[in-house]
Amino acid sequence: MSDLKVADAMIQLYHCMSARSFRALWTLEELGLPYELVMLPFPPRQHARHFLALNPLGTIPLLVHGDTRMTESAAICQYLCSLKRPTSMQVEPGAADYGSYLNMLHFGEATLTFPQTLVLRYSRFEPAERRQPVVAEDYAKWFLARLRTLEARLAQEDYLSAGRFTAADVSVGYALMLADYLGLASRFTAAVTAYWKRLQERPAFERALDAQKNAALAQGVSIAPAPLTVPD
Ligand SMILES: N[C@@H](CCC(=O)N[C@@H](CS)C(=O)NCC(=O)O)C(=O)O
Repeated sequence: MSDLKVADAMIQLYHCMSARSFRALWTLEELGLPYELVMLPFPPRQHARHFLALNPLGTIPLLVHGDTRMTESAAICQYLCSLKRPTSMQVEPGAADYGSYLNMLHFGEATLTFPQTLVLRYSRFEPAERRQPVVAEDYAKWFLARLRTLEARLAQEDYLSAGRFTAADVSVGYALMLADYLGLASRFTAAVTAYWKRLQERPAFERALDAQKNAALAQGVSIAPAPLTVPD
């Protein structure tokens, strides 16, 4: 597909309430890009089998834009920013903070969200007889320890990179949102608590919350947040 056609194509985001695809939704709202939001019940592999034809992994997000198909939330944030260049939401190659920006963008998913998936699985998603409170608590502690990486920056700045709000904050912000659903926010340090509050006060964050709720209601999908859903 030519560049022109990609530019003209509508962005479609497949999303479950407050799941990782929220990173993409929040970024779309921050950038003011037009999009179509397709809501799915959670988990799609159980409740929306047709979705497996689009994404055999069954995971969300799925972003469709022209011939482009993406299933990694941090990469999608990076891609969306590139559609809106120049934007303060990304740090350009060659800028002093470029490396730390990319690092934080991927840290949010690879390092902060991963241990939380084990907390989720072994405290909620597994059937009662397979739950493992010790594993869940060990990975909760591991996640909280990893948040220490943010402390030095947050002691001096409101945001994680380049002295301004960027997609790196969206990526890490979603990890904090998930932690909040898991009941871990009360264990954040003061600096992380203040940062998380700052992020939630952003108008685009609030618009993303409204957009997912309105789309779910319009499409007949439950508005229960995915992290609080107990699979059948
Ligand atoms: N690394 C991927 C992970 C995607 C992922 O695992 N998404 C979860 C929701 S937060 C999912 O779809 N889980 C349902 C399943 O695994 O069936 C990303 O950052 O987008």
